[in-house]
Amino acid sequence: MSGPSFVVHSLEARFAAHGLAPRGLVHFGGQDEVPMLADGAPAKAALLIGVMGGAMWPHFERWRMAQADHGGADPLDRWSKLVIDQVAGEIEAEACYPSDPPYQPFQRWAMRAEGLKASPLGILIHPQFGLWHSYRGALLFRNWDEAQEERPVTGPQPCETCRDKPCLSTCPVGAISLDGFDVAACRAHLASPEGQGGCMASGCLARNACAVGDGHRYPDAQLKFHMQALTLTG
Ligand code: B12
Ligand code: SF4
Ligand code: SF4
Repeated sequence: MSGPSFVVHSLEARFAAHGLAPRGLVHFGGQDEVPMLADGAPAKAALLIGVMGGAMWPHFERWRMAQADHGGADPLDRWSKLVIDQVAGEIEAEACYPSDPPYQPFQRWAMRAEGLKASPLGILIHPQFGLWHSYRGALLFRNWDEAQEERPVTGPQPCETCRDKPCLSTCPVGAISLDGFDVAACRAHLASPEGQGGCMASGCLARNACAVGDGHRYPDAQLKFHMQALTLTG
């Protein structure tokens, strides 16, 4: 199995062909809860793979439209696994996914790997991409090259200097607060006629209210896709 330092740079073009990006490395040790590999050995490192802005959407849509079942019940998860599993096999890494239980702490990993912090919405904010980024999987490695440093993104944390915090005052049902995200209130609103014409049509109004990374906002079709996923119970 290769260590991360041998593969990270070579993977950039590989994932870019699908609109995805290697986002940062986490080295496990000490007090960490370490993810296990299939044979029960602890992983030494994880490389996060994710979405930056709307780059992924046309690739995913092209694939989905070419499937007889349009990708099935969880098309984005299925597509992500096709792409990331294939790369994992090529470099003898193992893949894990954010939506697969037991949930791995992708956001905690991302805070370390990229130096990101949580916004009041619960979503991590990126200095350049704002709230328009997410994670599609991680490659787990058995070995770790000690010379390979974690290289967090350094940059200003936008929420710290955002005086008005419009993300906290825009939700029509007050589902977003510093105390957490009221999922039931959000889902009830999404099911209402107002919600169908508002958030369901144009994306979460609270997320849209943030101006950081505006040029990287997801395309409308992608926003609708994610909103539909949010209406599912469970
Ligand atoms: C369960 C879950 C949800 C639940 C939240 C239920 C709840 N109240 O906790 C629901 C379905 C409501 C949800 C909604 C959304 N989610 Co969500 N969710 C997850 C999931 C699958 C598991 C979270 C978890 O338990 N992790 C396990 C713990 C151990 O990991 P952790 O990193 O230590 O935990 C952190 C989070 O739990 C976070 N947190 C706590 N409360 C909340 C609430 C919200 C809304 C979020 C986003 C995070 C969050 O704080 C912890 C410390 O950092 C993660 C993927 C993952 N594996 O983490 C995605 C994830 C957190 N979600 C994500 C996103 C983008 C969303 C949505 C925006 C998606 C959408 N459809 O639009 C919405 C947010 C709605 C909004 N108004 O902004 C992204 C966040 C990316 C980022 N930039 O940070 C993740 C990482 C998935 C991904 N593929 O990238 N989500
Ligand atoms: S509106 Fe301000 S506080 Fe809210 S997520 Fe954006 S930068 Fe952060
Ligand atoms: S989707 Fe709409 S109802 Fe839900 S949190 Fe965002 S603004 Fe509020």
